[in-house]
Amino acid sequence: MNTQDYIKREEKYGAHNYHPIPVVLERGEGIYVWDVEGKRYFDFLSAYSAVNQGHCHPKIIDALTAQAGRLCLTSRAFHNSCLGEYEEYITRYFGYDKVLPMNTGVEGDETALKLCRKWAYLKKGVPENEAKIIVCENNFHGRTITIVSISTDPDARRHYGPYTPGFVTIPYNDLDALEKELNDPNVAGFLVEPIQGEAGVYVPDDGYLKGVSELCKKHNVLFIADEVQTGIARTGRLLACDHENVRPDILILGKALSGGVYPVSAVLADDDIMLTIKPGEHGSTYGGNPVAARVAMAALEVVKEENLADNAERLGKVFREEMSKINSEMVELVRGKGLLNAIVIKPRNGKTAQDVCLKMKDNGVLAKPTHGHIIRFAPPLVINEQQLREASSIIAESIKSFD
Ligand code: IF1
Repeated sequence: MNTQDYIKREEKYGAHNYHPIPVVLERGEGIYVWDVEGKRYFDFLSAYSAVNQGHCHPKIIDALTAQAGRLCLTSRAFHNSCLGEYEEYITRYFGYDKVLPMNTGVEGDETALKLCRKWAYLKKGVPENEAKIIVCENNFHGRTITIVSISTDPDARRHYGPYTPGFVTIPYNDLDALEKELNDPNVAGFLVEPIQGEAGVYVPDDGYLKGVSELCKKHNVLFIADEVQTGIARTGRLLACDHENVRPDILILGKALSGGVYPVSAVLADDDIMLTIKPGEHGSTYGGNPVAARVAMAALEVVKEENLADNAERLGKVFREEMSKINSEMVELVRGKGLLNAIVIKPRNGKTAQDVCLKMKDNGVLAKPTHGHIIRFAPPLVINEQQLREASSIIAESIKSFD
């Protein structure tokens, strides 16, 4: 079978909820992936920042296989020997009293919203069913009905109504707009991405997160940071919030929490928030399972042992410098933080960001446009300078081929 055969079979038997770049991958190691024709690529998407530790990191795979052969799933009807160790490890690692373990990023966001509402009714004294949660325009927090209810992207929410009530939308990176909404005593929380990934790697002004934290404290509103994509060293610090030394009341993690090996997400908060949820009031079949626990601990150890945040900080600067040197009409601007970056492409002679990504694929670099004209670049954080420069020149050459 060749690439087209694989694609045709997916087309015939799979839902058409994606339109992937036409490449069929079958092996990954570190920063590289190989397709079914044996061609090697630089992976510059990292499964949307889930593979920060590199594909199939040996330490994480060892943790997976060791546990998988011993005990995979008990459900939370019973205790198991891995969960408490993981809960202690991750709460110390990020500095919170407690963790609520889930599986996917969106489950983390949904859990955070439930926690926030619970806290509003039981602790803040908001009247039942009156809690409001503020969100930002152009957010991306996942794909469930409640989460697409708060999306401003028509493609994400069209024909999925009726929508979940209880949310207010404000512009991103706008403290005045936030302060205005915070005067409503029924506001329970503010859910925000420290950098908006899907929107096109929108980095807010310096001081925005600090302002958010101070305003939320002043109005007794929970600051909920969705670090599913920006967390785990991606932006050059362990968390994107660390760039401004702010500590969210509720922290949502996912993706690279498992190094791309297994679905693991987590919600972290202190006792006065976390203990508002009582036994039987929330849960998940797989949440906190022994395999997830072992994999997540290994993935977090790798982040520290291999100094991934420092590497992302240093090489992010190199990457943006290389991208800014590209002398092409198509490069409108380059932006990002750490190794979460994007180029805004100006279409030229009818050629778009999609054409650039197809050309990059032919030249051995994989990335995908977001919102039509923006290309996001997020290589595994284990990349070294020589590899980054090699991939950067392939990206530059691919873009200039349209001039
Ligand atoms: C797809 C986007 C990125 C996220 C943030 C929660 C979630 C995500 C900040 C939900 C997930 C993924 C979803 C994935 C592609 C990717 C994505 F393009 F969809 F928007 F990264 F930007 N919070 N993002 O970025 O986590 O439930 O998916 O584990 O839908 O194809 P999830």
